[in-house]
Amino acid sequence: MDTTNQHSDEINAAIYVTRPFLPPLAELLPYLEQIWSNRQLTNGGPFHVQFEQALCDYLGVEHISLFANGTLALITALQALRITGEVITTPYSFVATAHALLWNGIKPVFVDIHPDTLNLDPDKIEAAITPQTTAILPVHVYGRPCDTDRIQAIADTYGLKVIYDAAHAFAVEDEGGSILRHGDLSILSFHATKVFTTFEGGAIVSPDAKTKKRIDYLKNFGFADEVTVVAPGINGKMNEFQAAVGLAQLRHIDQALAERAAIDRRYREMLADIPGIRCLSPPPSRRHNHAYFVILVEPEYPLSRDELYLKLRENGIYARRYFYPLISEFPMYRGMPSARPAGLPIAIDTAREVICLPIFPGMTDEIRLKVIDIIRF
Ligand code: T4K
Repeated sequence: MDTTNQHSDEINAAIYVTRPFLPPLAELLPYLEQIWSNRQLTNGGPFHVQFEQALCDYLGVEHISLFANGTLALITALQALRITGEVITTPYSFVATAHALLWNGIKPVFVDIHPDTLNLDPDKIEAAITPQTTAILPVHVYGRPCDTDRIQAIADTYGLKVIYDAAHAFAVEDEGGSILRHGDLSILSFHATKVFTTFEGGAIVSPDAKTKKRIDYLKNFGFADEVTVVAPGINGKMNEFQAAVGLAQLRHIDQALAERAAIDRRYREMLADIPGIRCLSPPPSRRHNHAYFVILVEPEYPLSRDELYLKLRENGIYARRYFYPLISEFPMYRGMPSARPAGLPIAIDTAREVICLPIFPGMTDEIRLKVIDIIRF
């Protein structure tokens, strides 16, 4: 085989910020044969049951409810805890975080982020609490852990619930174990762009069996049994195909995370001496998932962030500006008092500087070197 041509084809193809990591097709086929033979396609079939248990074992948590996607998991988590009124959250996230509040008739209250973690700044949360506040909805953005101790202390003082949007935080651990054990609930996303994918998919991690049971009712229209509906639930169920992909994928996730870690390390080495390009410092987590590789384009870099973003595109590198614009800048949010730019200076500056570079298992050295060459000039 002519490997020179293979490499030059690869290097000239469009490179996206991520490339879904999939199990070998041959490993999926036995699952599909079983689905085709037993005709149980959804509604808590055998793979759904197995996948919930396998995920609990892998992530080191006790109770997981699978969902069709992360957004439905978030919406349902808020409903399960009967959250109302106002909820404090971050503007520096994917829009689904705040949309889940609006879907529940809850008012988002945006609080600025901390410049080191890019997560909700605990120092700024208390000032945003009002008599209507019922919960805090922080995001472990890019899989970087929030200051969970400080957030819990504030929640305990004011009697608030905490729901973590852990869409990016699959397999992340701190000194005490899974990051997903914090707060009242955590939600995950298994979307195609995530480190672990079931094409579309998501989950809620619950602290106890009673809460899981309520969530399982809510994701199935509120059915408790064939003739009893206990709440206006939604159809949030994960189907058997998704669960099968998840089961097959789980066998390879450690290797995928190791590949991400290696790419992260090499990016850092090669970007270290470029003036005006700042990599986020590695998070303090015991285990990180390297879900995103984030650079901040600072004023001393010769190009603006958008000029660099376009230069990358012109060269076939489709990096992304996650999370620009801020959620608080979208039309349905920007009129809210907490969306005023004066209250969100760190989030605004970060959203103006951020670029997420390609990172995915199987990404070759050639691709990484091409990205670095474009950034270096
Ligand atoms: N909370 C947070 C903090 C989140 O980040 C998200 C989702 C959620 C909640 C909600 O979870 P889900 O309901 O999605 O499970 C993507 C995803 O759609 C979204 O899941 C994700 N966050 C968000 C950060 O990114 P886009 O609009 O950037 O995706 P898209 O289609 O532009 O894909 C990015 C690149 O990935 C493409 O340029 C090519 C590559 N790609 C993408 C897909 C979909 C593939 O190679 N194959 C694919 O199938 O939103």
